[in-house]
Amino acid sequence: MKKILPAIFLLLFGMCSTAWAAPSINYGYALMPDGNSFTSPYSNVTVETFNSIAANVGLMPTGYSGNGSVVSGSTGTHAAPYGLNGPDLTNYLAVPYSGSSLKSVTINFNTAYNYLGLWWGSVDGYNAIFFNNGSQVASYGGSDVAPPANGDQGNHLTNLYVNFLDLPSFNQVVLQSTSYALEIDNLAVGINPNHPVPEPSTLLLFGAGLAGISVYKLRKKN
Ligand SMILES: [Ca+2]
Ligand SMILES: [Ca+2]
Repeated sequence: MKKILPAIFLLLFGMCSTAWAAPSINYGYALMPDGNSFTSPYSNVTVETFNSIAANVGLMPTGYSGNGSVVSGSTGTHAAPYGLNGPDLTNYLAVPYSGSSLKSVTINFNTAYNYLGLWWGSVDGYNAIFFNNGSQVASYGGSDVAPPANGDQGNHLTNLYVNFLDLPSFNQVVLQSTSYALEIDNLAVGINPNHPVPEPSTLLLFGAGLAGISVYKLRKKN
């Protein structure tokens, strides 16, 4: 039993520690019903499609603030994200919108998350995402996630769904672009969508079961 107890402890610790995995990025996606648009591949997340937000010129709805706009189509200052076979035909978010000195949009969440997913269109080297929780906890530039980050509007290398996993807990995201533009759609947030944490009761039962087996084996041996 002396040798088995540490083993049980290590196993339980290993199961629990999946909740504290290092931050990582992947490019998995699911398709929206239109068969073209990229969205989060995870089921237990909340997705903002921007479709129910009116395409208000330069005016951000409640919950968002800054110099951006929900838009559709492509103009000289913003290009619809490119999907499997063509551009996004729905509303999406473009930052910045006008030429003011403010080049970012801030999104405040009423709870904390450690996952963010977004369909990032025409990724540019001057695009950046900041994750905050009182202070900044993580940040990524366009070149970090989609080199060459040259803003190509029809290339899958620069139009992809990006999943940021196992981030430090954040309740605010700042989307910044020092030039035109940062375009995103189907913004998703969640907590450990890639590895739901086992219920404590499940762990206890599992541990108790292992301990029982160990005792049984020990008695048999003796
Ligand atoms: Ca949309
Ligand atoms: Ca862009």
